[in-house]
Amino acid sequence: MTTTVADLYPTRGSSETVTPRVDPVVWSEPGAPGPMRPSELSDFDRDGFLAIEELITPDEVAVYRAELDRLISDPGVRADERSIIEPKSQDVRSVFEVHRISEVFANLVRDPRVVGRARQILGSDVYVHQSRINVKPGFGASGFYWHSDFETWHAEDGLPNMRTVSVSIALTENYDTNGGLMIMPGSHRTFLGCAGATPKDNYKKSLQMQDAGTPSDEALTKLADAHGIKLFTGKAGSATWFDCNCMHGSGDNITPYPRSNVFIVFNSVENTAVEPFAAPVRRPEFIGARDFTPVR
Ligand SMILES: O=C(O)CCC(=O)C(=O)O
Ligand SMILES: [Fe+2]
Repeated sequence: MTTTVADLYPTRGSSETVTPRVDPVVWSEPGAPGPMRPSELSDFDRDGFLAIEELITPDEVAVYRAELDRLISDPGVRADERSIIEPKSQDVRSVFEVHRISEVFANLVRDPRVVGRARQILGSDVYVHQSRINVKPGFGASGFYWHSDFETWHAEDGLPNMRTVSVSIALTENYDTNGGLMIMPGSHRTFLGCAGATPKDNYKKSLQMQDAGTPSDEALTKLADAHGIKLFTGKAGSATWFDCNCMHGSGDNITPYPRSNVFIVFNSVENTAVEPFAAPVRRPEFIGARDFTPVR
């Protein structure tokens, strides 16, 4: 693989490696205008995440929920390559690029409460690297094993620096039982390079179950011992902002209650994707965008 951009975060080699983060977490100057207070930005910097109790109102939640239901019951959407199906139940697990499939979700991305926070954290204009709904229906939806998103986005999509942030917005209540997001606070400061080369069609399998890019039990134990594990709960309309290098995951949902969250990944326009750092081919654009048009 030839790339002119330095690889600051080696991964997918013969052994697991630990590299300290060299990038800032909050990229804007102190006092930069936006919806986040200075104390919220410093909490985000320290923990790697920030929970918002009510990012969108109950009335707005109803609109997004209805749109989610419309999407997952539309046979065309279900058959689209951007929909990922649960292997066991054959339910829709994820729908990618929802901001392109749906005008309703496109509006959510443009909402100043959403994109404004992303700009403030990343200190620049931003574009959407990825968007997805993780439906997590009740009665057996499978979880997402521990991972750092940046590890994948660096290895497989070619994002050079840690200048990317995600927001997970709850469209159903996230209880402590229905497969909510878990993050190890402070883990965003350490980059865990994973062992093992990336297979050519890795993304197809990894969207159903993660394999390459998976940390070892030993590394996860060390990180959890050092940082602890925080579970995010909240009403529909609540949100969690989290840094691209947080160690995070979620368990299965065996309750009757769906845990359906929309995830939007914003990347800085100053950190656009190059060639993958540790994969033979780029992933499809519905998973890792190559259109770097800023959100307006
Ligand atoms: O939906 C979840 O619980 C976690 C999803 C996640 O980590 C991801 O989509 O990268
Ligand atoms: Fe993730």
